[in-house]
Order: sequence, then C-alpha cells, then structure tokens
Amino acid sequence: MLPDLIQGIRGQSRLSISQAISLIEDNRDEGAELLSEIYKDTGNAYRIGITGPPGAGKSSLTHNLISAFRKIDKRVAVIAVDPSSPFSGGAVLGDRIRMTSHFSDPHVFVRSMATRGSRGGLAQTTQEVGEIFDAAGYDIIIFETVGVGQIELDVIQATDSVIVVLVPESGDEVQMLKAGLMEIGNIFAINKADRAGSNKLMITLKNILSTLTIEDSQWLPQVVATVATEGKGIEELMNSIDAHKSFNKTQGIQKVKIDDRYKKRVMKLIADDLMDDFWKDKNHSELHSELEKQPDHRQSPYNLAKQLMMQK
Ligand SMILES: Nc1nc2c(ncn2[C@@H]2O[C@H](COP(=O)(O)OP(=O)(O)OP(=O)(O)O)[C@@H](O)[C@H]2O)c(=O)[nH]1
Ligand SMILES: [Mg+2]
Repeated sequence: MLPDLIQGIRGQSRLSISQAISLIEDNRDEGAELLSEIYKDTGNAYRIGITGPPGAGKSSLTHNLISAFRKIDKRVAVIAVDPSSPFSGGAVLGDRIRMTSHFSDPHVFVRSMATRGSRGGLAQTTQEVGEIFDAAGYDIIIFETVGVGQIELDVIQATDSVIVVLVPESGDEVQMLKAGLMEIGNIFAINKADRAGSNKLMITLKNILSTLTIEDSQWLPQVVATVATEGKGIEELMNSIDAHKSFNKTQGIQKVKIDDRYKKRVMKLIADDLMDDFWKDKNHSELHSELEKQPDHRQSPYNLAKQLMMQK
C-alpha cells in the first residue's frame, strides 16, 4: 500500500496525492513513515505565504499568481488554511476561493485545510501536506492564511517569501502594527488599489518601512499596488517574489530557512513523542485524581509536576 502511494506521488498522480494527504491527517504513524520515505524527493519547491485581513483579496491574488506561474510553466499547489472553519477537504473552496478556473489544469492543485488536524496540530499538518506537494514535483506552493493567530504565524513563518495583503480600508497604521503584520511581510501587496485611499496607504507603509534599520544583508520589504480583480500589478508582484528569492539565495538566507525548518521539525517530533509518552495512563490518572479534589485541597501545580516528573 505505502510503496504504491509513494510511487504515485513521484508519478504526480492526483489520486495518490489526495490519499497521502488523508493518510497524514488520519494516521500519524503511517503518515510519518510516508513522509520519511519521500523526504529525499523534497527540497525543490518554493514556498510562498499569503496573509492579511479577511476579504483583502488573498485568494484573488493567489488566483492571479497561479496564472502567472503557469505561464512560465511552473506547477503550483495551493494550501488554504482556515483554522476556524469546521470544514475541510475542499468544502470551503466553493464560494470563498476564486480559483475554480484552474481546477481543470492538471498542474494546479488546490487544497483547503481546517481544524481537522492530527496530533501535531494544524500548522504541522499543513507543512507536511506541503512536503507531499514538494515531493510530487510542484515548483511553487502557496499557503493562504487569514489573520495572525499563532497557527497562521507558524504556517507563514515556515515559508520562503511572505506576502502581506493590505487594503485601503485597513489603512490605519496603528492597526497594522498591532496586528504584527509589519514584522512578517517580505512583500506588501496593497490590493484594491482601484479604491480611494490606496495611495495614502502606500505612503504610510513606505514611511514605516523607511524608519526600519536594515543592513545590507537584510531584505528591505517591497510594496506593490495591485488590483486582483483586474490582474493589475501582478507582474510587479512576480518581480518582487523573484527579487526576494534571489536575495535569499545570495545572502544564504534560504539555507538558514531550510535548516531552521529541519531543526524545528525534529524538535517538534521529539516533543510530541515525549508528551504522548508522558501522559500515558498513570500520570494522566494522577492529574485527574488531583482535579477531583477541591482547588484548595490540591497540592500546588509545581509540586504535582515535580512529583510526576520524578516518577518517570
Ligand atoms: N475592487 C476590488 N475588489 C477586489 C479586489 N481584489 C479582490 N476583490 C474582491 O474582494 C472580495 C474578497 O476577495 P477574496 O480574494 O476572496 O479575499 P480573501 O482575502 O481571500 O478573503 P478570505 O479568504 O475570505 O479572507 C471579492 O469580492 C473580490 O472580488 C480588487 O483589487 N479590487
Ligand atoms: Mg480567501
């Protein structure tokens, strides 16, 4: 079963890719075995994160980027991450993601993911799905997330280039800073540039960016105006992605990112394993028997933790 699946992924079979995604969502151990087997096939895809407020036009921009990448013969996979949605596996796609025109293209794969994550959490499962696309020869993997919760940040920080989509109506600079979007963006797309206020936002943003102290070895974030519904600014956006990619490569940043992802993955796998092992049977029931007491009759959490650790 597993060898067939691996063969299918290498052969770019859509069915095998779908089955592999289900496997890592449903069955931790087999999923890990699969990911371990395909590891040597990965490392070729470029990961792009797209984030920003709800309705900013992330999916519309993604749709445009898919077209642009297809024109230069790149295969594109999209993972739309929606932690709050109870749906998964494509249910949210219908009305929210305007990418349907690509559905018949065998070199485009769009997948949405929601809370139905397995043990490692949604952010990790999302990355693992990315690894399957990588192994299946997709050149570009786009991760679309809404907002800046912890899961979204984890997803976005594991990409190579981060595009933050802003719109004129979200133009209050304090709000942008508060949302933590300034720190994570490599490229800012000011979308809905057909609307009033986009120039003002552009100036505000450039002002904020000019106050940052950026060394030569650091990337100075670029700002691009776009109108996703009309395909405007997409060429500039593609150029910015390209510039950022080259910069990362020549400055050795890409290697650091890859090493960082590797390190985090190993640490996370070990942490998950240790936690699972720790909370088996006895420790779990001891915690619960403590919980059955009135709060003022319980021993301190510090003591209990120490006691449980000592028993290991
Ligand atoms: N006027 C104008 N409308 C746009 C533009 N880009 C997107 N829209 C519209 O904005 C709405 C939201 O677009 P989406 O692409 O779904 O936005 P999103 O950020 O993916 O939305 P969520 O995933 O729901 O957070 C749609 O009605 C789009 O047609 C633009 O450049 N100008
Ligand atoms: Mg969307």
